[in-house]
Amino acid sequence: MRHYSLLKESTPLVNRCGFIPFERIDSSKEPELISSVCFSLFVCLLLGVGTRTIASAMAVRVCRRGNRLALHMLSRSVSHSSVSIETLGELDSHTHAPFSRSAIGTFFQERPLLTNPFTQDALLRAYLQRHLPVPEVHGDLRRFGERLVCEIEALGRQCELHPPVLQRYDAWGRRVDRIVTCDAWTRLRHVSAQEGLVAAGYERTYGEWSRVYQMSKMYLFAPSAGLYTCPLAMTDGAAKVIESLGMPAREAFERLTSRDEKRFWTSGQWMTERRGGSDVSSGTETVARRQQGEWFKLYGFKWFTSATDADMTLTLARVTDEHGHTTPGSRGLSLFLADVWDSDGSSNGIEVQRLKDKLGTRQMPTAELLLDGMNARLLSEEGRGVASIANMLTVTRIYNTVCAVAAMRRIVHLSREYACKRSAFGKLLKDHALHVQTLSRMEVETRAAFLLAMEVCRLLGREENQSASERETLLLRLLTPVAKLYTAKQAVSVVSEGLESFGGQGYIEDTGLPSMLRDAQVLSIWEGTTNVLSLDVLRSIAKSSGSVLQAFFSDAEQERLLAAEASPALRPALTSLRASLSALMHFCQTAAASRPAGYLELSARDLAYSLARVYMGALLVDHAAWEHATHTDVHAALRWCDQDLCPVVSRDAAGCFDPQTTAMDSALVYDGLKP
Ligand code: UCC
Repeated sequence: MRHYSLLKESTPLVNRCGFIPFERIDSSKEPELISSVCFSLFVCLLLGVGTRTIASAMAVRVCRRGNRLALHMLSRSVSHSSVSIETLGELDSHTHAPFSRSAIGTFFQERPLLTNPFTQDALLRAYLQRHLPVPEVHGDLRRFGERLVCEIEALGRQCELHPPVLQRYDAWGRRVDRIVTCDAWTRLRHVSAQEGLVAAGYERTYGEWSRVYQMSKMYLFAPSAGLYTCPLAMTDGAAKVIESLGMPAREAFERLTSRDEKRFWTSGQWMTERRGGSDVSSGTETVARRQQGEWFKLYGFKWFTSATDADMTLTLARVTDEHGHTTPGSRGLSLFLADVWDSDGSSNGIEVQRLKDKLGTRQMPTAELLLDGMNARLLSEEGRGVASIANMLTVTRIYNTVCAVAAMRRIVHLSREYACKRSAFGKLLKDHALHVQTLSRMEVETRAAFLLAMEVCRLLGREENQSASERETLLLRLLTPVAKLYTAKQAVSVVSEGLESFGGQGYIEDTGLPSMLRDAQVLSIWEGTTNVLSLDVLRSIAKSSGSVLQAFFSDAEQERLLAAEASPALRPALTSLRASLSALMHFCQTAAASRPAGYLELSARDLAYSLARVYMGALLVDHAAWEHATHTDVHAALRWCDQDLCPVVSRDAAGCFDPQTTAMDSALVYDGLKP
């Protein structure tokens, strides 16, 4: 440690020193001395030292320590993470007590660093190597990974720090209802267009693998994107609806799928009204009054509209007859497309009541809207609104799945990076077996979720490329809600565990970590809650008369497990999966045939979980049986299959779905509730 007298050696101080002692400072002169230190630093900078030194000087802190002034060089360069000044402690030990007064000690916590999320992701790269070994794709994702680190990550953080605000009036008192978002949000819109984040799904450059390519990019983008994935999900969903209805709105479709940032449009999906977001059929009060031809005026109140700064939206409403009457239920709902803004820049008959104050997803505007004569075009057949918007739900649920896995991957990425730097109890966290065991469990969850997400994207791509078999189409229908509901729960749990791996720092806002947990929490709520989606699984089974389950069992057995027969290392996993598949099949056969009414509904959640766990296991085994798979892949498959893969069967055996258990559950829940 060097000691410098400020007056004698002020110049080298900027480059080299960490501490300046002053004897017997007259406290009344202290402000002067502090300014003279600052002044000396300033003089040094003016003397023409390079930008690197200037950066160092910017990271110097002057403070009072007893009767001394201390000068801490906190970092060598702003562009590097903080550098602790090891030798300061030595000085402290023989001059005065450590941490006295305003001194903050010598140790500064290293922060986890984000590095290229593509090159860091062994499973993503292996998956693409196996299924889409196109150098152009790998090159694009590698480049995009760099862009994420260097540019996009900071934009996402800006969006968190500068949430949208509602400007209700202009300066002259005119009602404007403008949702003002930050510049970073606009930049993310441009980036999304430039990178073709929606377009790639419709250009179909890679045929049936186009969705896998697009969603790999989305998966990399999501954790850095400040929730811009939300408008992209609805934009993609709207494009899908328009395409599946035979292009009734070609210009809108072209804008939604454009790579030109000036032409690019985003879409909303306004389904939720005050009576509720799940029970859309009876909750929708919005009415549509016919104008001319396909044009209507809409009147209603939309209670949650996400990313409300969109250019257009799809929404549901009930067409009124000549007496003003509407048809109740699902059959009365029709699908409409509306521009949010009129050509003169005024809103299209929309009043923004207020922006929502949310637990997470604060980066993006969510609003309550009064529709007071919004001009809209009928897009679906009258009365086919729910069935028509179902395509949008499929897409947004797949986005939800991909974003859930992305959140898991990001926290694992940061946690493992941190474990290489953070020392406790005498060694790095990565050398504590129990800590690594926890991280490895997070990794196994993430891998299982990733393979399921990619499988759903693959199936969607095959369906859109007209190359899906009937079995694959059925599987897509079944696995979409299964993947959404299960990965959302995994994301909340893995991200929460990940925060814990940072200790107290995981709970500190300006680390950026807490927002990951807040944002993960929405994944199990919007686009269908866990129970609503469990019932959607039952809907898909009933609507296909069980064919979706046949597709599930035959695909798992014939496509996934058979491929792994030749691998002795995978045998324990195969044994467990076979037993689970057989028990699950038996449950499904008997549940439908011989159980009392209400039984299936009560088992719906556990059934969905079982389908998810078994299929994830089958995909892990299938991946681990690939000729270029690693020991790590085998280990992940074995660990996954260790657990109870079939909770619906074990809970059934425990009597959880029996009618008397329902009564007991109710008694338990309401125990002690006073009337
Ligand atoms: O809007 C929201 C937030 C937006 C933010 C988006 C960002 C997302 C991701 C970002 C990632 C970061 S949240 C609100 C979202 N709302 C929902 O998800 C609604 C939840 N409720 C349901 O899903 C319900 O189950 C309903 C609305 C679908 C149930 O309605 P019904 O009328 O009771 O359903 P029905 O009568 O059973 O079905 C009507 C028709 C049937 O077709 P047809 O008439 O041909 O027999 C069904 O087969 O719709 C068909 N259908 C489906 N088809 C229903 N669900 C589906 C489906 N999932 N797939 C295909």
